Amino acid sequence: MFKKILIANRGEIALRIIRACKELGILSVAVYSEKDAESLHVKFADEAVCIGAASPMESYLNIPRVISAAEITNAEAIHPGYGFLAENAGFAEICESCGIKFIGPPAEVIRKMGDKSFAKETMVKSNVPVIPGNNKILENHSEAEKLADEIGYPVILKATAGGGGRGMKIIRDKSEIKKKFDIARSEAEAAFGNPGLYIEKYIENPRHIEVQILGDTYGNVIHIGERECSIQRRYQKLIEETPSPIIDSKLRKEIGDAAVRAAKGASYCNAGTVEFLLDENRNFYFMEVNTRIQVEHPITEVVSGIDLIKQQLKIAAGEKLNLQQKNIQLRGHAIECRINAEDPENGFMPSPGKIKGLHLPGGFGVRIDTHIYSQYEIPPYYDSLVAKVITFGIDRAESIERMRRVLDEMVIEGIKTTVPFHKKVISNSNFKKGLYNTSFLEKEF
Ligand code: MV4
Repeated sequence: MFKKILIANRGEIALRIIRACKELGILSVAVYSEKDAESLHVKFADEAVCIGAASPMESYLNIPRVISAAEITNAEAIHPGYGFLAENAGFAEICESCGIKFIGPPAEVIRKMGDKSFAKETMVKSNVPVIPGNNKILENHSEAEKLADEIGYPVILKATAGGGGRGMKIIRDKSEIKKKFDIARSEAEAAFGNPGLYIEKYIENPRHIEVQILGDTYGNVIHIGERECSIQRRYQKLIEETPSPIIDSKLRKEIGDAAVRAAKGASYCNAGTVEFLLDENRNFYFMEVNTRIQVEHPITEVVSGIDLIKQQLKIAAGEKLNLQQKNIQLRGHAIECRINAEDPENGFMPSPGKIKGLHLPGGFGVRIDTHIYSQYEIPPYYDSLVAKVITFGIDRAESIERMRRVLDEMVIEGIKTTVPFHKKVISNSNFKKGLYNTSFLEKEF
């Protein structure tokens, strides 16, 4: 196992990784920006290196500075967390060429899965259901028109370098294709430096279901069930739960097996997530592979008892997977509410500032992953996530009632947060019945 690793991140995920390191007897090195000097990840790590100014380009995204911090502290590996450099294939490559282990999949796997049309083609070869379409880069708008006629409207144009909702155009009628093709192409070029587009059938009101996978460097792959992530706003997830209220044990096995085929077909290793869309007839289709640990990983941890960060560290250190699919048991139900420093009354406008008063809830079946403390100042430069509130219960009804109780106990003074918004969703009758899809927030709120 590693003796010392560097964590190239901040906030709650940096703390989460430091905690796993402590339990495994691994020394941790934090990196931080000038504005993060008073952050908990700096205080809790064994060592900390300031790598630059507040702007992410100057610090958390600055590859030479992150690598230098690892070199001067003799860190053997880098955990990137999520966001920042987590899915940057170039960064993973540089780590390896500097003799630093990147805690994640190999650089070429990150690169291949980052090319969405290539990823889709890989899934076709692995017998994973994909959304009907061409899975190739479109040459011009006439090719798009021809394919759209075959697929049938509505269709969607997606940037092959996009993902997570960026660079998509829905097309409901032939007359729109030429214009939208040209716009999508230039937007993709501007945003990703890659104008490549592909086309597929547009699925109305899908549910977003993702499967957690773990693969070691010896080709062993398992899945640890699904997470339902359909409660989202502008592609930002707000609430996740596991198991999904729509998935029964038969569908769980099918989608889990498909995720394992996907991972094997991509030569995947380390922790990853295979995202699927589920249509209104409960057909599932591959969407993307996320080659990182995700924000919502704790709900899988609490129903499976598996510490996913420790698994990432062990896999990266070359250990064989100590879990087998037949021994994975998922028990009870877990929900996560993402608490953001945003004003839900005001279009979810960011609300950074000083925490003047804080009471974090507790009790049976509660986990809170947060880096905030009383008098901490939330800087305006980074993601607005301030806490992940996770409740678990014997069944869905109990974890929902527990979440309601926990949100009522929570006090965060001095800034606006999304707590009041979560209370409303948790009490919504369709949410309680599990009747929702990715259009839920738009329609009900
Ligand atoms: C789609 C789709 C419908 N049909 N693709 C959005 C995020 C990105 N990963 C892909 N997304 C979608 N792709 C087809 N062919 C609907 C979405 C989508 C969505 C997906 C997951 C979670 C929330 C979403 C909200 C709106 C649209």
